[in-house]
Amino acid sequence: MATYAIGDVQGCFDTLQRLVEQIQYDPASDRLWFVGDLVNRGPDSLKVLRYIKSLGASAVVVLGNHDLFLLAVAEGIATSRPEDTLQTILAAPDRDELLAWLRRQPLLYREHPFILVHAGLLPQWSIDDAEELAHEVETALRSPYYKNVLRALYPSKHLQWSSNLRGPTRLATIIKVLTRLRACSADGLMESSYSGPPDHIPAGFLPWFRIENRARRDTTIICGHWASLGLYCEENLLAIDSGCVWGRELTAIRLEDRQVFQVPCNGFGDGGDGA
Ligand SMILES: [Mn+2]
Repeated sequence: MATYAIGDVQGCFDTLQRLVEQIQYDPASDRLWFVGDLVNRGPDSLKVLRYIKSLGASAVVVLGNHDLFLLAVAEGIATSRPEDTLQTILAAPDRDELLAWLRRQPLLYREHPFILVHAGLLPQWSIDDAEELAHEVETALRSPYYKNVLRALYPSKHLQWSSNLRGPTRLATIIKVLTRLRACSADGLMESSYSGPPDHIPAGFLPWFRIENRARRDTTIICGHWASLGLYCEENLLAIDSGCVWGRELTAIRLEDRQVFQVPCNGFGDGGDGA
């Protein structure tokens, strides 16, 4: 009986299957926690969604920016670019069921001593703050007015959180933090788009987890989203996006003993993930 946190799958179904075999995942007793970005850019997003949905309660998912992008594209709110690979989901006979399931997934999952979130938390937020704010978004995404939330996300220009924010801008800013944050200033201004390695972050900004928050030291945050950071573990942080969709590895980490399992990306032209 074990719990494995799994990094950004992004449609790499065959690689995910090999990882699940390597860890000898038993759906009857083990659990899989996914850091989000289940879909997009990789070749088999539809199979990934169907598989993870089929796991029922033995899978925990938090939403990533690509998952929200899929929801927005499906509603005609955002537009696919050539590098996006969402078309098979949008054309699938079970698309409505899959999208409805996806829209009901949380943005943050808390189970002491862990927090699972796609990108990160602002240094100013306590764990209770983050959980409450994520819950505001989840409630709105599950309501009949969810399209208003998605509309506020594109184009996303919300870089400064304030508790005074209201309405869709408030929700979009919370989503921006939870699903896109990599670097921010000490007072919580988010850097707009940097995705390179942590040692080349623009002046005035730091990796969000480098800014100390003593109130959070009893919690280990599990996140993905930052492929150029790679697998990066320290006492209170498990950053596990090891860049599978970029041809690197998909990572699972067993939370009970922090053992790391990795499989290399199948590649996109070998009849596996590339099929
Ligand atoms: Mn992401």
